Amino acid sequence: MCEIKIIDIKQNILSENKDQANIIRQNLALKNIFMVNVMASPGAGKTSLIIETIKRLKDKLRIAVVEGDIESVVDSEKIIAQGIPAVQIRTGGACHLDAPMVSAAMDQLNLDLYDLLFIENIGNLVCPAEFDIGSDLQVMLLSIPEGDDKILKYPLMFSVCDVLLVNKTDYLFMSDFNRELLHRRAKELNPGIKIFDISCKTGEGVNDWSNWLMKKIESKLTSL
Ligand SMILES: Nc1nc2c(ncn2[C@@H]2O[C@H](COP(=O)(O)OP(=O)(O)OP(=O)(O)O)[C@@H](O)[C@H]2O)c(=O)[nH]1
Ligand SMILES: [Mg+2]
Repeated sequence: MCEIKIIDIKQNILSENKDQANIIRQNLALKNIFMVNVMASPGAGKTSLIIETIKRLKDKLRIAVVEGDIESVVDSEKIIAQGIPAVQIRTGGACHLDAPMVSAAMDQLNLDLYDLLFIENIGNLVCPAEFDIGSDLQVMLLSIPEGDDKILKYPLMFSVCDVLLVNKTDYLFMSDFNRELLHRRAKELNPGIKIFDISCKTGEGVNDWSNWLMKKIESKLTSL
């Protein structure tokens, strides 16, 4: 009887990706850099969050940003307008960033010059959750207009993130979004999750998030 040979593509891709992510992690430790992977749906406020955080931390830390998009350089232009270097990854169709893409982007930066590296992942609540890119912190944003039920539909994203930022709280007054229910479900699914309610428009909660992030960065960099 002939033997069936199986090539499990997804398994292979994910394990090769994990190896590359571990190399990135080692490199970041060597260079004393803290990496934040920002994930969310299109338009949830990833670039706005990165910019608002940059404004609060740029006097304390040397920051660079890697922007992931299928097309365009518009987000990189917004980052550069803040006086912060940006590298744009254009995936040309891929709906997530993986470790080799991030590694290639990091090769474009002089890593001796930075303490904090933001990665803006592709707008998508599915695939980015599956790919380790070597980050120290996995952040996801959920914006109020998307609805409080997204945790039921995209549970993996809410399980792999360390921090949930509930953005656009300025829209709450015209929405039926149930924040308490979302917080409860998030803690049930992912007991270690840290949650901040924020608005990149009004600034609500952004100082608390930025101060918390600063403490996380200090504790990594002083332990190295
Ligand atoms: N009202 C309000 N608007 C916001 C807030 N945060 C972001 N926005 C707006 O939402 C829109 C999308 O914000 P971005 O920061 O570009 O979102 P993004 O997730 O980076 O989008 P993509 O990169 O295209 O996936 C912009 O018009 C922002 O000004 C907020 O807290 N409140
Ligand atoms: Mg963006």
